[in-house]
Amino acid sequence: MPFFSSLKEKIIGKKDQSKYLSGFAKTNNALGKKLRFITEKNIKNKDDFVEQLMITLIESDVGYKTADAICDRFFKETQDYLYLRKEDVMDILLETFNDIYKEKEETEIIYNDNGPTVILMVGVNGSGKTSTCAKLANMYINQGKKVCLVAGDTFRAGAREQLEVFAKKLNCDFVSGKDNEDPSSVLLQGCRYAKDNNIDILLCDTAGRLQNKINLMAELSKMRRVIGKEIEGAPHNVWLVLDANTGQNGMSQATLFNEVTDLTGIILTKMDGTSKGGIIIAIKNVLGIPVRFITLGETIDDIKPFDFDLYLYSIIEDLENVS
Ligand SMILES: Nc1nc2c(ncn2[C@@H]2O[C@H](COP(=O)(O)OP(=O)(O)O)[C@@H](O)[C@H]2O)c(=O)[nH]1
Ligand SMILES: [Mg+2]
Repeated sequence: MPFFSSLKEKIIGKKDQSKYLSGFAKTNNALGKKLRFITEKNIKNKDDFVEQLMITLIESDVGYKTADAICDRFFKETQDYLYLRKEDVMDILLETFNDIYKEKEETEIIYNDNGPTVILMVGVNGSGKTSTCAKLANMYINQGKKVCLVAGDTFRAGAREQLEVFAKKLNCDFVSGKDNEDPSSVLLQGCRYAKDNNIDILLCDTAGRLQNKINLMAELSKMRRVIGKEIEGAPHNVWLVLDANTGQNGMSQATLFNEVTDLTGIILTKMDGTSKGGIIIAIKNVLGIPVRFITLGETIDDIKPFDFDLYLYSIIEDLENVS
């Protein structure tokens, strides 16, 4: 299994891999088990295999378009499908996932060398924006950065207080406005504060309003305009916070938000739940947006940079035992 071996080599020695993998266990077991089930059945008829593979991928939230692309690519690599050993089928499948994920160029997180780096967090209500702001703040503080949290959600009652509690706990800077104040005005105050106080990372929480596309677009473009006037190039990163358990609905959220603002990354939350994980490949393949971080629980350090190799490895962690 050449691909699997090289993947394994890449991840051996990676820090924290066991926690990462156990966090993914629930998510990927379903996909891994199902893939294994169909590869072990030794289906000799190509059409039957395609059908089973498509069903498995779609059930795992890969989505039709990406599932179709995976099948196409798989058979391009394997004209001699009928003569494949079953363990090679799995190996080629993994390599196909890898190729499909990496087909679109991978961009890096942008950090501003000449002042505060502004990160705008967007997403629907309850996806995990506010708690992820706190997790990111904690992570950056641990990297020695000076962080400020901005309570840009002026809409939901208690949103400001929720973020303020985190800021106090983390002992980091915090900027907020009044209830129902224009969020752009709060973000502007945040930008000014960041410049005056040598903040490295300005994390802007926003409200999860998804009233309609026009309002969302107007609100987000105003935020961008206001922030961009105050700090050059800001927001440097716009991250969509997505609940990984929403399945294909996550794909439509990503599509909509990407239409109204240029997303530069996704944060997939609640990966400790029952998420099927396939959406990671789908979003990257269809929209070209990479997953930046995943969150794996409710404590402050349950956040990890997303690592595609580990993700892939977790799908078939016990594959070695296959005879
Ligand atoms: N189990 C689990 N719960 C999470 C995770 N991230 C967020 N939550 C919970 O999801 C709920 C909504 O989070 P919140 O940050 O308020 O969402 P917001 O409305 O987008 O700001 C809260 O109860 C969080 O504790 C995660 O990674 N795992
Ligand atoms: Mg919130």
